[in-house]
Amino acid sequence: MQAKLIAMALLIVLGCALIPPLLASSVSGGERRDFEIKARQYALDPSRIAVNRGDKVHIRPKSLDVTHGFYLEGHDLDAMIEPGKAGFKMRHPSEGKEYARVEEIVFVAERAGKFRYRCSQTCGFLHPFMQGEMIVRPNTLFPAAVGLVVALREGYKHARSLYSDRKRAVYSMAPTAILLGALVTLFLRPYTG
Ligand SMILES: [Cu+2]
Repeated sequence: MQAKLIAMALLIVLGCALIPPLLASSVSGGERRDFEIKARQYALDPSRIAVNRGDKVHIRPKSLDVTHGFYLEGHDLDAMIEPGKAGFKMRHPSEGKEYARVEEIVFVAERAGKFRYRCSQTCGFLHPFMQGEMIVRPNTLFPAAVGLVVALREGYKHARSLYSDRKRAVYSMAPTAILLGALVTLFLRPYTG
């Protein structure tokens, strides 16, 4: 009986243990974020960048060998990066085919989610593999984490009022904690992988 109780309590604690990572990834956004993305045959390095929604993103793509491209899904951005030249050429595909020479790509990460980026200039055999992704974390995670703590606390208080003994209160909390933990894990999956 004692062992079961400990196991149940552990499950609840595990549910709560998900809260710190939630808090960690919920920085409120609005910061300047700088990235230098190096393109070479056949990779974009880094192949994964992460920002918070509301951040001002500055990207400077650079080619280490031949001419590459940098196309960012969902942002109407396409760059042509030539090796050995200052800056690079950029265009907004929806506005036309003309490129303008710029020093960096600047935009505000307005939508949360996962956006792929890839090379958009055929640069050789393995060109299609030159891909990466930008993660924009939602900054609604902080209220969600606070809500989770309050829900667990209120749930426990409620359970305590239903059952006279602590054991049964803990038992009745377990499914809630497991469910909450599972939901949070599911919700965070695109942002933590
Ligand atoms: Cu390429």
